[in-house]
Amino acid sequence: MSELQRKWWKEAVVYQIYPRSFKDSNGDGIGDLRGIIEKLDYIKSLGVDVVWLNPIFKSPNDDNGYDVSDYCGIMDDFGTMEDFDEMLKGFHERGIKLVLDLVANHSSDEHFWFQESRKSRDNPYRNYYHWWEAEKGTPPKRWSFFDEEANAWKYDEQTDSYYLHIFSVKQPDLNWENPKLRQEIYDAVRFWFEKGVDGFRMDVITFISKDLPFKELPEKYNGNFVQYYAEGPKLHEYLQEFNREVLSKYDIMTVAEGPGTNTENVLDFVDEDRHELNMSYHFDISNLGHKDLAKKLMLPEGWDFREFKEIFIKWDKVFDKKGWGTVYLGNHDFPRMVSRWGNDATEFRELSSKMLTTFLLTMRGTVYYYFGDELGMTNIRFDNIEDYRDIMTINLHKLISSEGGDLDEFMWSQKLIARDNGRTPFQWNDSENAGFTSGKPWLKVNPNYKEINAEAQDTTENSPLNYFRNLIKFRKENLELIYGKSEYYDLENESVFAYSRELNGRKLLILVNFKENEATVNVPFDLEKAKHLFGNYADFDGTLKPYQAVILEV
Ligand code: TEU
Ligand code: CA
Repeated sequence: MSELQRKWWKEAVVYQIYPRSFKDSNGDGIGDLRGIIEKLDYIKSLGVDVVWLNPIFKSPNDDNGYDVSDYCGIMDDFGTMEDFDEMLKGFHERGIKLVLDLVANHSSDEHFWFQESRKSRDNPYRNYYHWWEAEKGTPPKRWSFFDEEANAWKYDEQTDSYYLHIFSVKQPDLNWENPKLRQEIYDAVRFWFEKGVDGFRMDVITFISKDLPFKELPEKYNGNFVQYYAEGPKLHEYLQEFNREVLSKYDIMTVAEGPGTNTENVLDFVDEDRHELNMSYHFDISNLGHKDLAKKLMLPEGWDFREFKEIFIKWDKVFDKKGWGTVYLGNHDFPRMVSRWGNDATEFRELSSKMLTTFLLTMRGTVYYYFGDELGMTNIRFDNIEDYRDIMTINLHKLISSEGGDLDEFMWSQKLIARDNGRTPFQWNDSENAGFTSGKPWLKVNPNYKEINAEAQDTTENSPLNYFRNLIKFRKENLELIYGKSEYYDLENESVFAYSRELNGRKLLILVNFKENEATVNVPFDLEKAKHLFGNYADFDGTLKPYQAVILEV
């Protein structure tokens, strides 16, 4: 392996579990750690190497755990520390590593630090957060994701000051400028590493350094707060300190959630010589097809496939010599992969879901695979705002409504991309509530669980579930798919993503038809002589059938 060093986290398929929606063990309608323990053998049966759990720490759940009130305690809904220890042991016994979710840009307003911080201007915890004293006038405009008025400053009467919250009012931003706060975060992370946890996904870690003392937004960022938030002056200083003091001491993996990262700046985070993080994931793909990103409105004409290809290719090239990339097509912040990038109509659902799985597992980069996508679970597409549980949808609805905006357009867009589409309970079997809970699920179960569920797919040879399992095996046996050099072909093709992966003289060609039409492809290989190794149809005759995906040896 010439320039690239082999690492376990580069070879991993990371399976992401949204614990709230995986398996409820006690009938309260909320997934929990004992539910995960019950399903360890299912997870093992997939062949995945790493599990990433969304936040499981104590939280009042304003944003489903992304508002942490105690970084070293387990959320009451999810169980106890004993449950956690048992779960971690269960993963490790099965050879699976466990990655947790560090939410360190902000905490909950119910965290002890914030409770103290807001008490008085001279409280010892005051500088754990960002405050703006009211006598200085109204603070410069800062945009918030989840605020009903999109305002990131909240006035707090007790000390006649505003606090910063880039997310909801219950998610005040932590002040990384304060070395004490940084040490608190490092201590919490060490606590989990000492227990044996294998890494962290780091929530909006790109936002931790603020542009103190909060200037007016520079002109060039107008309308692009995300970019601005991600370019704080001390960001890399903090990440290097974090690495030096904590991360470098353990054999773990780290992945930044990287809003605001782009192909020009991402190596600053993941170039191994800089000693910051291992990987980062970007938003360029998920941002496709939007008419208005802040309000989450979608274009009626949909997304552009050639743009999709260009983005993947451009990002892949960044890591040719340094760093390491990530690939994903869905997570808890996005809709279901098959609904967004494939076709969830009955006749194409399974085919296109396998097609997307093929794509993900053959691209270069660590694969982040979202639970339920192995079954081809689909968007639920709520008609009523009352069915949504996500603060983002609920507060954007309020915002658009108070501005007199077009709520029909918003509700239509939410059917395509609302986060709750990807958060509905996992579909285990065809019994009531898909076998997720014996109680009332916290979020409605997708009624299609009768047809789409794990139990049925487990025993069906060519189900999406078994396809995923087999392809993971295939990938492990063909290192070309992990470390192989990538080359791209027929860029203009409107239907097919065509690329090869080559290692030590062996070359695999991957052809993926993203459309429901048949398609041909222009590649510099003799397809008649190519050997069909893997695919979602029985064979390949040179023309790609609807949503056909093939792996060929050329
Ligand atoms: O997401 C941060 C983030 O950028 C999202 O708000 C994203 O833009 C949006 O979800 C796209 O639809 C992280 C977490 O992944 C998310 O679940 C949390 O709500 C958020 O941070 C706050 O912690
Ligand atoms: Ca429960």
